[in-house]
Amino acid sequence: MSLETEIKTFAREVGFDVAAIGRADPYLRARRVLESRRTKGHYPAFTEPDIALRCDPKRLLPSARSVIALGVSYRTAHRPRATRAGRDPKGQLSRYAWGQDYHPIVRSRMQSVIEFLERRVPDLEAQAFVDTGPPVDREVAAEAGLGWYGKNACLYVPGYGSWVFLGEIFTNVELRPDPPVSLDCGDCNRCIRACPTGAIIEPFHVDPNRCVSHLTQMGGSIPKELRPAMGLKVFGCDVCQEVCPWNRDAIVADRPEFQPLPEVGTAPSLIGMLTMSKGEFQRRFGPTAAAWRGKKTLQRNAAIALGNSRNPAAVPALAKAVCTDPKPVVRGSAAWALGRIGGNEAYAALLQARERETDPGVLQEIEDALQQIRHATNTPAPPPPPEAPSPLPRAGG
Ligand code: B12
Repeated sequence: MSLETEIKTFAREVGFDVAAIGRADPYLRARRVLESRRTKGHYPAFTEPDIALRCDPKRLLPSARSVIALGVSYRTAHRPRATRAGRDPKGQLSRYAWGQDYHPIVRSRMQSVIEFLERRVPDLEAQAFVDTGPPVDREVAAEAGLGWYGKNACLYVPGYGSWVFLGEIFTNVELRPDPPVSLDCGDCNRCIRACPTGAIIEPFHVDPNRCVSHLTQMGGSIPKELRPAMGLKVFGCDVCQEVCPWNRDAIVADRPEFQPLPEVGTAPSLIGMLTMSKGEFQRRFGPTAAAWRGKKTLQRNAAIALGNSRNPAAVPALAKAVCTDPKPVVRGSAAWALGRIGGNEAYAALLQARERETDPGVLQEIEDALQQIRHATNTPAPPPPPEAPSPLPRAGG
Protein backbone atom coordinates (compact mmCIF):
# COMPACT_ATOMS: atom_id res chain seq x y z
CA MET A 1 0.00 0.00 0.00
CA SER A 2 1.38 3.45 -0.90
CA LEU A 3 1.99 5.97 1.90
CA GLU A 4 -0.75 8.17 0.40
CA THR A 5 -3.29 5.34 0.66
CA GLU A 6 -2.09 4.47 4.16
CA ILE A 7 -2.60 8.08 5.27
CA LYS A 8 -6.14 8.21 3.84
CA THR A 9 -7.07 4.87 5.38
CA PHE A 10 -5.71 5.94 8.76
CA ALA A 11 -7.50 9.30 8.52
CA ARG A 12 -10.80 7.47 8.13
CA GLU A 13 -9.98 5.20 11.05
CA VAL A 14 -9.50 8.20 13.36
CA GLY A 15 -12.77 9.83 12.32
CA PHE A 16 -12.31 11.81 9.11
CA ASP A 17 -14.68 11.12 6.22
CA VAL A 18 -12.38 12.38 3.49
CA ALA A 19 -8.72 13.14 2.87
CA ALA A 20 -6.83 14.43 -0.17
CA ILE A 21 -3.28 15.44 -0.91
CA GLY A 22 -1.97 18.63 -2.49
CA ARG A 23 1.31 20.36 -3.15
CA ALA A 24 2.50 22.96 -0.65
CA ASP A 25 2.63 25.63 -3.36
CA PRO A 26 1.45 29.22 -2.89
CA TYR A 27 -2.31 29.77 -3.23
CA LEU A 28 -2.30 32.36 -5.99
CA ARG A 29 -6.08 32.60 -6.49
CA ALA A 30 -6.73 33.01 -2.78
CA ARG A 31 -4.08 35.73 -2.65
CA ARG A 32 -5.67 37.60 -5.54
CA VAL A 33 -9.17 37.21 -4.12
CA LEU A 34 -8.16 38.32 -0.61
CA GLU A 35 -6.38 41.40 -1.96
CA SER A 36 -9.41 42.35 -4.03
CA ARG A 37 -11.77 41.72 -1.07
CA ARG A 38 -9.64 43.99 1.09
CA THR A 39 -9.98 46.88 -1.37
CA LYS A 40 -13.78 46.36 -1.34
CA GLY A 41 -13.95 46.31 2.48
CA HIS A 42 -14.90 42.62 2.34
CA TYR A 43 -11.84 41.15 4.04
CA PRO A 44 -13.24 38.53 6.44
CA ALA A 45 -13.25 39.45 10.12
CA PHE A 46 -11.65 37.14 12.68
CA THR A 47 -8.85 36.17 10.27
CA GLU A 48 -5.10 36.73 9.92
CA PRO A 49 -4.52 40.13 8.23
CA ASP A 50 -1.20 39.09 6.59
CA ILE A 51 -2.35 37.82 3.18
CA ALA A 52 1.08 36.50 2.18
CA LEU A 53 1.22 34.42 5.35
CA ARG A 54 -2.25 33.03 4.67
CA CYS A 55 -1.45 32.01 1.13
CA ASP A 56 2.00 30.43 1.33
CA PRO A 57 2.40 27.15 3.22
CA LYS A 58 6.18 27.67 3.33
CA ARG A 59 5.71 30.80 5.42
CA LEU A 60 4.08 28.60 8.04
CA LEU A 61 6.33 25.55 7.64
CA PRO A 62 9.49 26.39 5.65
CA SER A 63 10.15 22.71 4.85
CA ALA A 64 6.57 22.13 3.58
CA ARG A 65 6.32 19.95 0.46
CA SER A 66 2.79 18.56 0.72
CA VAL A 67 -0.58 19.28 2.24
CA ILE A 68 -3.01 16.73 3.63
CA ALA A 69 -6.51 18.20 3.45
CA LEU A 70 -9.04 16.55 5.75
CA GLY A 71 -12.79 16.75 6.18
CA VAL A 72 -15.40 15.41 8.58
CA SER A 73 -19.12 15.51 7.90
CA TYR A 74 -21.35 17.05 10.57
CA ARG A 75 -24.63 16.25 8.88
CA THR A 76 -27.17 14.50 11.10
CA ALA A 77 -30.70 13.36 10.34
CA HIS A 78 -32.31 16.20 12.36
CA ARG A 79 -34.27 19.06 10.89
CA PRO A 80 -34.31 22.56 12.38
CA ARG A 81 -37.49 23.21 14.38
CA ALA A 82 -37.54 26.95 15.02
CA THR A 83 -40.96 28.38 15.82
CA ARG A 84 -42.19 31.91 16.43
CA ALA A 85 -45.55 30.99 17.96
CA GLY A 86 -46.64 29.77 21.41
CA ARG A 87 -45.57 30.69 24.96
CA ASP A 88 -41.96 29.69 24.34
CA PRO A 89 -40.74 30.67 20.83
CA LYS A 90 -37.71 28.75 19.60
CA GLY A 91 -34.69 30.13 17.77
CA GLN A 92 -32.67 28.60 14.97
CA LEU A 93 -29.18 27.37 15.67
CA SER A 94 -27.12 26.52 12.61
CA ARG A 95 -26.12 22.90 12.13
CA TYR A 96 -22.46 23.40 12.80
CA ALA A 97 -23.28 24.41 16.38
CA TRP A 98 -25.66 21.57 17.23
CA GLY A 99 -23.12 19.11 18.50
CA GLN A 100 -19.73 19.31 20.17
CA ASP A 101 -17.35 22.06 19.10
CA TYR A 102 -15.46 20.75 16.07
CA HIS A 103 -12.20 22.57 16.74
CA PRO A 104 -10.73 20.27 19.42
CA ILE A 105 -12.19 17.23 17.64
CA VAL A 106 -10.56 17.98 14.28
CA ARG A 107 -7.33 19.11 15.97
CA SER A 108 -6.89 15.92 17.98
CA ARG A 109 -7.69 13.73 14.96
CA MET A 110 -5.09 15.62 12.92
CA GLN A 111 -2.62 15.07 15.76
CA SER A 112 -3.28 11.31 15.45
CA VAL A 113 -2.51 11.51 11.72
CA ILE A 114 0.75 13.36 12.49
CA GLU A 115 1.72 10.70 15.05
CA PHE A 116 0.94 8.00 12.48
CA LEU A 117 3.24 9.77 9.99
CA GLU A 118 5.96 10.12 12.61
CA ARG A 119 6.03 6.34 12.90
CA ARG A 120 6.50 6.02 9.11
CA VAL A 121 8.74 8.95 8.23
CA PRO A 122 12.05 9.86 9.90
CA ASP A 123 12.55 13.60 10.62
CA LEU A 124 8.90 14.39 9.99
CA GLU A 125 7.92 18.02 10.19
CA ALA A 126 4.24 18.91 10.25
CA GLN A 127 1.88 21.73 11.21
CA ALA A 128 -1.87 21.31 11.53
CA PHE A 129 -4.56 23.99 11.26
CA VAL A 130 -8.31 24.14 11.61
CA ASP A 131 -10.37 27.29 11.20
CA THR A 132 -8.47 29.63 13.52
CA GLY A 133 -5.07 29.33 11.80
CA PRO A 134 -3.82 31.58 8.99
CA PRO A 135 -4.54 29.23 6.02
CA VAL A 136 -7.68 29.64 3.93
CA ASP A 137 -9.02 26.15 4.72
CA ARG A 138 -11.41 25.96 1.74
CA GLU A 139 -8.71 26.96 -0.74
CA VAL A 140 -6.30 24.39 0.70
CA ALA A 141 -9.02 21.74 0.37
CA ALA A 142 -10.01 22.81 -3.16
CA GLU A 143 -6.39 22.83 -4.36
CA ALA A 144 -5.77 19.40 -2.84
CA GLY A 145 -8.77 17.95 -4.69
CA LEU A 146 -10.90 17.38 -1.60
CA GLY A 147 -13.83 19.23 -3.14
CA TRP A 148 -15.05 22.15 -5.22
CA TYR A 149 -16.50 25.61 -4.62
CA GLY A 150 -20.23 26.22 -4.70
CA LYS A 151 -21.54 29.67 -5.66
CA ASN A 152 -22.19 30.26 -1.95
CA ALA A 153 -18.36 30.00 -1.54
CA CYS A 154 -18.76 26.78 0.47
CA LEU A 155 -16.47 23.87 -0.22
CA TYR A 156 -18.43 20.86 -1.44
CA VAL A 157 -17.09 17.37 -0.95
CA PRO A 158 -18.40 14.78 -3.44
CA GLY A 159 -21.04 12.69 -1.66
CA TYR A 160 -21.06 14.79 1.53
CA GLY A 161 -22.06 18.20 0.20
CA SER A 162 -20.92 21.25 2.12
CA TRP A 163 -21.74 19.89 5.61
CA VAL A 164 -18.05 19.21 6.16
CA PHE A 165 -15.56 20.71 8.61
CA LEU A 166 -12.11 21.24 7.13
CA GLY A 167 -8.59 21.01 8.48
CA GLU A 168 -5.13 20.61 6.98
CA ILE A 169 -1.66 19.33 7.75
CA PHE A 170 1.36 20.91 6.07
CA THR A 171 4.28 18.50 6.01
CA ASN A 172 7.82 18.11 4.68
CA VAL A 173 6.96 14.66 3.25
CA GLU A 174 6.83 14.49 -0.53
CA LEU A 175 3.46 12.95 -1.40
CA ARG A 176 1.74 12.34 -4.74
CA PRO A 177 -0.99 15.00 -5.18
CA ASP A 178 -4.61 14.15 -6.02
CA PRO A 179 -6.36 15.54 -9.10
CA PRO A 180 -8.80 18.46 -8.66
CA VAL A 181 -12.54 17.78 -8.44
CA SER A 182 -14.19 19.10 -11.58
CA LEU A 183 -17.80 19.74 -10.53
CA ASP A 184 -19.72 23.00 -10.45
CA CYS A 185 -23.15 24.53 -9.80
CA GLY A 186 -24.07 24.84 -13.48
CA ASP A 187 -26.76 27.47 -13.92
CA CYS A 188 -28.28 26.97 -10.44
CA ASN A 189 -28.47 30.19 -8.42
CA ARG A 190 -30.73 29.08 -5.57
CA CYS A 191 -28.28 30.11 -2.83
CA ILE A 192 -27.89 33.58 -4.33
CA ARG A 193 -31.66 34.06 -4.50
CA ALA A 194 -32.34 32.61 -1.04
CA CYS A 195 -29.76 34.56 0.98
CA PRO A 196 -31.90 36.63 3.38
CA THR A 197 -29.64 39.70 3.16
CA GLY A 198 -28.45 39.41 -0.45
CA ALA A 199 -24.93 38.75 0.88
CA ILE A 200 -23.87 36.57 -2.07
CA ILE A 201 -23.26 39.53 -4.32
CA GLU A 202 -21.99 37.37 -7.19
CA PRO A 203 -21.05 33.69 -7.51
CA PHE A 204 -18.26 32.76 -5.02
CA HIS A 205 -18.35 36.19 -3.38
CA VAL A 206 -20.00 36.52 0.03
CA ASP A 207 -20.01 40.03 1.47
CA PRO A 208 -19.07 39.13 5.04
CA ASN A 209 -20.57 42.36 6.39
CA ARG A 210 -24.05 41.26 5.27
CA CYS A 211 -23.80 37.49 5.81
CA VAL A 212 -26.23 36.54 8.60
CA SER A 213 -23.67 34.12 9.99
CA HIS A 214 -21.33 37.05 10.50
CA LEU A 215 -24.08 39.24 11.97
CA THR A 216 -24.73 36.61 14.64
CA GLN A 217 -21.01 36.49 15.51
CA MET A 218 -19.97 40.14 15.24
CA GLY A 219 -19.42 42.24 18.33
CA GLY A 220 -21.52 45.28 19.25
CA SER A 221 -24.83 46.35 17.86
CA ILE A 222 -26.11 44.68 14.68
CA PRO A 223 -27.00 47.20 11.92
CA LYS A 224 -30.70 47.95 12.27
CA GLU A 225 -31.58 47.54 8.63
CA LEU A 226 -30.29 43.93 8.64
CA ARG A 227 -31.98 42.76 11.86
CA PRO A 228 -35.38 41.81 10.35
CA ALA A 229 -33.68 39.53 7.79
CA MET A 230 -32.05 37.53 10.60
CA GLY A 231 -35.44 35.98 11.39
CA LEU A 232 -35.14 33.51 14.25
CA LYS A 233 -31.41 32.78 13.78
CA VAL A 234 -29.42 32.88 16.98
CA PHE A 235 -26.04 31.63 15.78
CA GLY A 236 -24.77 31.06 12.26
CA CYS A 237 -26.94 30.73 9.17
CA ASP A 238 -27.52 27.73 6.94
CA VAL A 239 -29.90 29.18 4.35
CA CYS A 240 -27.45 29.10 1.41
CA GLN A 241 -26.60 25.50 2.23
CA GLU A 242 -30.14 24.31 3.05
CA VAL A 243 -31.51 25.36 -0.35
CA CYS A 244 -28.67 23.71 -2.26
CA PRO A 245 -29.65 20.66 -4.35
CA TRP A 246 -26.18 19.13 -3.81
CA ASN A 247 -26.83 19.14 -0.07
CA ARG A 248 -30.32 17.68 -0.29
CA ASP A 249 -29.01 14.26 -1.25
CA ALA A 250 -25.76 14.43 0.72
CA ILE A 251 -24.72 11.49 2.87
CA VAL A 252 -26.11 11.67 6.42
CA ALA A 253 -22.97 10.73 8.33
CA ASP A 254 -24.87 11.00 11.65
CA ARG A 255 -21.69 11.06 13.75
CA PRO A 256 -22.38 10.83 17.49
CA GLU A 257 -20.13 13.82 18.30
CA PHE A 258 -22.24 16.14 16.11
CA GLN A 259 -25.67 15.04 17.32
CA PRO A 260 -27.61 17.97 18.83
CA LEU A 261 -26.69 18.26 22.51
CA PRO A 262 -29.74 17.64 24.74
CA GLU A 263 -29.12 20.89 26.69
CA VAL A 264 -29.63 23.03 23.56
CA GLY A 265 -31.15 20.92 20.77
CA THR A 266 -31.52 22.42 17.30
CA ALA A 267 -33.97 25.15 18.33
CA PRO A 268 -33.22 26.62 21.76
CA SER A 269 -35.82 28.54 23.75
CA LEU A 270 -35.32 32.23 22.94
CA ILE A 271 -36.62 33.42 26.31
CA GLY A 272 -34.37 30.84 27.97
CA MET A 273 -31.37 32.24 26.09
CA LEU A 274 -32.21 35.85 26.85
CA THR A 275 -32.52 35.17 30.57
CA MET A 276 -29.79 32.53 31.05
CA SER A 277 -27.23 32.88 33.83
CA LYS A 278 -23.49 32.57 33.25
CA GLY A 279 -23.60 29.01 34.61
CA GLU A 280 -26.50 28.07 32.32
CA PHE A 281 -24.66 29.55 29.34
CA GLN A 282 -21.56 27.51 30.11
CA ARG A 283 -23.48 24.30 30.72
CA ARG A 284 -25.69 24.60 27.65
CA PHE A 285 -23.59 26.35 24.99
CA GLY A 286 -20.06 25.89 26.41
CA PRO A 287 -19.43 22.55 24.64
CA THR A 288 -20.62 23.87 21.22
CA ALA A 289 -19.10 26.09 18.53
CA ALA A 290 -21.71 28.75 19.41
CA ALA A 291 -19.95 29.75 22.64
CA TRP A 292 -16.84 31.49 21.39
CA ARG A 293 -18.32 35.00 21.27
CA GLY A 294 -19.71 34.69 24.78
CA LYS A 295 -23.06 34.90 26.53
CA LYS A 296 -23.82 38.53 25.69
CA THR A 297 -23.65 37.84 21.93
CA LEU A 298 -26.15 34.99 22.17
CA GLN A 299 -28.45 37.09 24.38
CA ARG A 300 -28.32 39.98 21.90
CA ASN A 301 -29.20 37.53 19.10
CA ALA A 302 -32.02 35.98 21.16
CA ALA A 303 -33.49 39.46 21.76
CA ILE A 304 -33.44 40.22 18.03
CA ALA A 305 -34.99 36.84 17.20
CA LEU A 306 -37.74 37.48 19.78
CA GLY A 307 -38.42 40.82 18.09
CA ASN A 308 -38.63 39.04 14.75
CA SER A 309 -41.00 36.45 16.25
CA ARG A 310 -43.43 39.34 16.91
CA ASN A 311 -44.75 37.15 19.69
CA PRO A 312 -46.30 39.13 22.61
CA ALA A 313 -45.41 36.25 24.97
CA ALA A 314 -41.84 37.57 24.79
CA VAL A 315 -42.68 41.03 26.14
CA PRO A 316 -42.21 40.35 29.90
CA ALA A 317 -38.71 38.86 29.38
CA LEU A 318 -37.73 41.66 27.01
CA ALA A 319 -39.14 44.28 29.40
CA LYS A 320 -36.96 42.91 32.19
CA ALA A 321 -33.90 42.78 29.91
CA VAL A 322 -34.31 46.37 28.67
CA CYS A 323 -34.45 47.65 32.24
CA THR A 324 -32.01 45.41 34.08
CA ASP A 325 -29.54 43.60 31.81
CA PRO A 326 -26.01 44.79 32.65
CA LYS A 327 -24.90 44.81 28.98
CA PRO A 328 -25.88 47.84 26.88
CA VAL A 329 -25.98 45.77 23.68
CA VAL A 330 -28.54 43.41 25.24
CA ARG A 331 -30.67 46.30 26.58
CA GLY A 332 -30.52 48.04 23.18
CA SER A 333 -31.51 44.89 21.27
CA ALA A 334 -34.31 44.21 23.75
CA ALA A 335 -35.59 47.77 23.17
CA TRP A 336 -35.56 47.17 19.41
CA ALA A 337 -37.44 43.89 19.90
CA LEU A 338 -40.11 45.56 22.04
CA GLY A 339 -40.58 48.19 19.33
CA ARG A 340 -41.00 45.46 16.75
CA ILE A 341 -43.54 43.52 18.81
CA GLY A 342 -45.40 46.65 19.87
CA GLY A 343 -48.50 46.96 22.07
CA ASN A 344 -49.23 48.75 25.36
CA GLU A 345 -47.13 46.50 27.56
CA ALA A 346 -44.06 46.91 25.35
CA TYR A 347 -44.61 50.68 25.21
CA ALA A 348 -44.88 50.97 29.00
CA ALA A 349 -41.69 48.93 29.47
CA LEU A 350 -39.81 51.20 27.07
CA LEU A 351 -41.00 54.33 28.91
CA GLN A 352 -39.83 52.82 32.18
CA ALA A 353 -36.46 51.89 30.68
CA ARG A 354 -36.01 55.41 29.30
CA GLU A 355 -36.24 56.85 32.81
CA ARG A 356 -33.29 54.92 34.13
CA GLU A 357 -31.09 54.49 31.04
CA THR A 358 -27.80 56.43 30.85
CA ASP A 359 -26.11 54.84 27.82
CA PRO A 360 -26.62 57.12 24.76
CA GLY A 361 -26.73 54.21 22.30
CA VAL A 362 -29.39 52.38 24.29
CA LEU A 363 -31.38 55.59 24.78
CA GLN A 364 -31.43 56.01 21.02
CA GLU A 365 -32.67 52.42 20.60
CA ILE A 366 -35.43 53.13 23.15
CA GLU A 367 -36.49 56.36 21.41
CA ASP A 368 -36.58 54.62 18.03
CA ALA A 369 -38.62 51.74 19.45
CA LEU A 370 -41.10 54.10 21.11
CA GLN A 371 -41.47 55.96 17.86
CA GLN A 372 -42.00 52.74 15.96
CA ILE A 373 -44.87 51.76 18.26
CA ARG A 374 -46.40 55.25 18.05
CA HIS A 375 -46.11 55.12 14.30
CA ALA A 376 -47.72 51.66 14.14
CA THR A 377 -50.64 52.71 16.35
CA ASN A 378 -50.89 56.33 15.23
CA THR A 379 -50.45 57.47 18.87
CA PRO A 380 -49.07 60.95 19.70
CA ALA A 381 -45.88 61.25 21.78
CA PRO A 382 -46.52 60.61 25.52
CA PRO A 383 -45.91 63.16 28.33
CA PRO A 384 -42.36 63.43 29.72
CA PRO A 385 -41.31 60.63 32.10
CA PRO A 386 -42.72 60.86 35.66
CA GLU A 387 -40.44 61.92 38.54
CA ALA A 388 -41.24 58.98 40.81
CA PRO A 389 -38.51 56.30 40.91
CA SER A 390 -39.47 53.00 39.38
CA PRO A 391 -39.56 49.82 41.49
CA LEU A 392 -37.24 48.07 39.02
CA PRO A 393 -33.49 48.12 39.81
CA ARG A 394 -31.25 50.41 37.76
CA ALA A 395 -29.30 48.90 34.89
CA GLY A 396 -25.54 48.86 35.33
CA GLY A 397 -22.56 48.52 32.87
C1 B12 B 1 -13.99 34.26 8.33
C2 B12 B 1 -14.83 33.02 8.14
C3 B12 B 1 -16.20 33.19 8.03
C4 B12 B 1 -16.85 34.56 7.88
C5 B12 B 1 -16.66 35.05 6.42
C6 B12 B 1 -16.92 33.98 5.37
C7 B12 B 1 -16.57 34.40 3.96
N1 B12 B 1 -17.13 33.72 2.99
O1 B12 B 1 -15.79 35.31 3.74
C8 B12 B 1 -18.32 34.25 8.26
C9 B12 B 1 -18.53 34.53 9.74
C10 B12 B 1 -19.38 35.02 7.49
C11 B12 B 1 -18.38 32.75 8.02
C12 B12 B 1 -19.54 32.07 7.77
C13 B12 B 1 -19.60 30.70 7.60
N2 B12 B 1 -18.62 29.82 7.80
CO1 B12 B 1 -16.77 30.34 8.06
N3 B12 B 1 -14.92 30.65 8.12
C14 B12 B 1 -14.25 31.73 8.10
C15 B12 B 1 -12.74 31.42 8.10
C16 B12 B 1 -12.21 31.60 9.52
C17 B12 B 1 -11.92 32.25 7.11
C18 B12 B 1 -12.54 32.35 5.71
C19 B12 B 1 -11.74 33.22 4.79
O2 B12 B 1 -10.78 33.86 5.15
N4 B12 B 1 -12.13 33.26 3.56
C20 B12 B 1 -11.48 34.08 2.58
C21 B12 B 1 -12.49 34.37 1.51
C22 B12 B 1 -11.90 35.28 0.45
O3 B12 B 1 -12.76 33.10 0.99
P1 B12 B 1 -14.15 32.68 0.37
O4 B12 B 1 -15.18 33.67 0.66
O5 B12 B 1 -14.37 31.27 0.77
O6 B12 B 1 -13.78 32.82 -1.16
C23 B12 B 1 -13.10 31.78 -1.85
C24 B12 B 1 -13.96 31.28 -3.00
O7 B12 B 1 -15.00 32.14 -3.23
C25 B12 B 1 -12.96 31.15 -4.14
N5 B12 B 1 -13.32 31.86 -5.34
C26 B12 B 1 -13.33 33.18 -5.54
N6 B12 B 1 -13.65 33.46 -6.80
C27 B12 B 1 -13.83 32.27 -7.43
C28 B12 B 1 -14.17 31.98 -8.74
C29 B12 B 1 -14.31 30.65 -9.12
C30 B12 B 1 -14.68 30.34 -10.53
C31 B12 B 1 -14.10 29.61 -8.17
C32 B12 B 1 -14.26 28.19 -8.55
C33 B12 B 1 -13.76 29.91 -6.83
C34 B12 B 1 -13.62 31.25 -6.49
O8 B12 B 1 -11.72 31.67 -3.73
C35 B12 B 1 -11.86 32.39 -2.51
C36 B12 B 1 -10.57 32.26 -1.72
O9 B12 B 1 -10.23 30.95 -1.44
C37 B12 B 1 -12.76 29.91 7.65
C38 B12 B 1 -11.63 29.07 8.23
C39 B12 B 1 -10.33 29.34 7.52
N7 B12 B 1 -9.28 29.57 8.28
O10 B12 B 1 -10.28 29.37 6.30
C40 B12 B 1 -14.15 29.43 8.12
C41 B12 B 1 -14.89 28.44 7.23
C42 B12 B 1 -14.80 28.92 5.80
N8 B12 B 1 -16.26 28.58 7.69
C43 B12 B 1 -16.94 27.49 7.70
C44 B12 B 1 -18.34 27.40 7.97
C45 B12 B 1 -18.89 26.04 8.33
C46 B12 B 1 -19.12 28.55 7.89
C47 B12 B 1 -20.64 28.61 7.85
C48 B12 B 1 -21.31 27.49 7.07
C49 B12 B 1 -21.14 28.63 9.31
C50 B12 B 1 -22.62 28.88 9.46
N9 B12 B 1 -23.46 27.87 9.31
O11 B12 B 1 -23.02 29.96 9.74
C51 B12 B 1 -20.87 30.00 7.19
C52 B12 B 1 -20.92 29.92 5.67
C53 B12 B 1 -21.10 31.27 5.01
C54 B12 B 1 -20.62 31.26 3.55
N10 B12 B 1 -21.54 31.03 2.63
O12 B12 B 1 -19.43 31.42 3.29
C55 B12 B 1 -16.11 26.31 7.24
C56 B12 B 1 -16.53 25.98 5.79
C57 B12 B 1 -16.60 24.51 5.50
C58 B12 B 1 -16.98 24.27 4.06
N11 B12 B 1 -17.24 23.01 3.77
O13 B12 B 1 -17.06 25.17 3.24
C59 B12 B 1 -14.64 26.89 7.38
C60 B12 B 1 -13.66 26.39 6.34
C61 B12 B 1 -14.17 26.49 8.80
C62 B12 B 1 -13.68 25.04 8.84
N12 B12 B 1 -12.39 24.84 9.06
O14 B12 B 1 -14.43 24.10 8.67
N13 B12 B 1 -17.14 32.20 8.02
